[in-house]
Amino acid sequence: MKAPVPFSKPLYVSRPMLPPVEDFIADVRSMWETHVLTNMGPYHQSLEFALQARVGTGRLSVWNNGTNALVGGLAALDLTDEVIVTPFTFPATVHAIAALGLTPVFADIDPMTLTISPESIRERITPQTSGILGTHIYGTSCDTSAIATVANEHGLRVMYDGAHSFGRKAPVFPGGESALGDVTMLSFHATKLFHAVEGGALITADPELDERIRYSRNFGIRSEDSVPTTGLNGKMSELHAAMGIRVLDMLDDEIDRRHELGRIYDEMLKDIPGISIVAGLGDSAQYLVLRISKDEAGISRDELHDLLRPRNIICRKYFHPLCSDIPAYSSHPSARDLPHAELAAQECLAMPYHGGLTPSDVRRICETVLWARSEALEAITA
Ligand code: T4K
Repeated sequence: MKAPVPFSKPLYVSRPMLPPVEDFIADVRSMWETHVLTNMGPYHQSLEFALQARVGTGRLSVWNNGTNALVGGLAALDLTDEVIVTPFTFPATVHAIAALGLTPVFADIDPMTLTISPESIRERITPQTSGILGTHIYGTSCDTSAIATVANEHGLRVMYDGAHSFGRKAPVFPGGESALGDVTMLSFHATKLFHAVEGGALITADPELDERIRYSRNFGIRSEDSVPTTGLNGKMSELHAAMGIRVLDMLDDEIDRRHELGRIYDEMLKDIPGISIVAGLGDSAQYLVLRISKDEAGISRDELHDLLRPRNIICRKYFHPLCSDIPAYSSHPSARDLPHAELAAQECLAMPYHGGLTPSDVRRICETVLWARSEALEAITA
């Protein structure tokens, strides 16, 4: 098979949406007039209002990034000792547990959805377990109702890392309030579909928890004379909030563009043995992720990655290494015996997927994948 022409410039997995620069400069000018730059100013409040309206469930508080929101949300749940978590996630998920002096205990994932397995959670519960932290990986929802059942049986709190969840067409959370657990986090980092350069949010259906979360976002301060809780600096600046408001207006068009590109990936790769698309075609348009099974495809994920890179297709091994293999956590007994997570970390590859790509770019990417596979198969038979 003839090799497609390599791309002359790198194609990345994501590219942040940017509003017309004049619009952003107009926002900046208004900040120059008011001198309000942070501490829940008018842009922060407008963004919070707009996001709340879009999410349509629970109470949403805007934070300065997803990781701080995770730490703030976990802290508000008053967890102790052990928190059961998925190893197949971005390190921030597990680091947030460790940052609070708690012990992350790993449960395996479901082999189909790649989200934390309720059965495996059940096996890892000890008298020291106080909570569960699942990740809606690539926007695929955890089995929130099965997890709620396990949590209720054992009196555990539940938090979800929904860093990849925001950006679907409404409703963002199809299960409504019951799918939020006690609290759900969102990330608005520049690499996310919806972004505020850096940013995040917490959503909870519990008004008391929401109140506590809001204080903890601002050092635990309630008023000039009252600091009822611990807290950190989780406030989003006005510059970031202004960007978020502008980007929110562009979101639905970007989702449509991504879905059009996703259909091309699907058409061109769907009948290829050993290669499947595990994310990008459904409600979530965060990542387009291929799963490559070496036995059937004749090429491994790593071999494909290494053949695409020099051709300027900069795909990413989300999520490798597994968090349970990070030295800080790998000596914990729960870091072993996670076969489904170990396989997913070897087989998943995030591909370029954003509105800056054209349909013909995606066709060429797919042709390059097919060429790489044929090269690998030829090498086997030679
Ligand atoms: N939980 C989960 C499940 C997460 O995935 C994340 C973050 C978090 C928690 C924590 O949320 P935050 O605290 O970040 O809000 C990126 C992001 O930094 C990270 O936010 C994200 N997950 C993770 C999946 O991806 P890297 O190291 O892969 O990013 P980087 O810099 O290699 O960017 C990827 C590509 O995006 C680049 O090759 C080019 C493009 N890019 C990137 C940036 C930053 C741009 O075009 N412009 C940019 O400004 O971690």
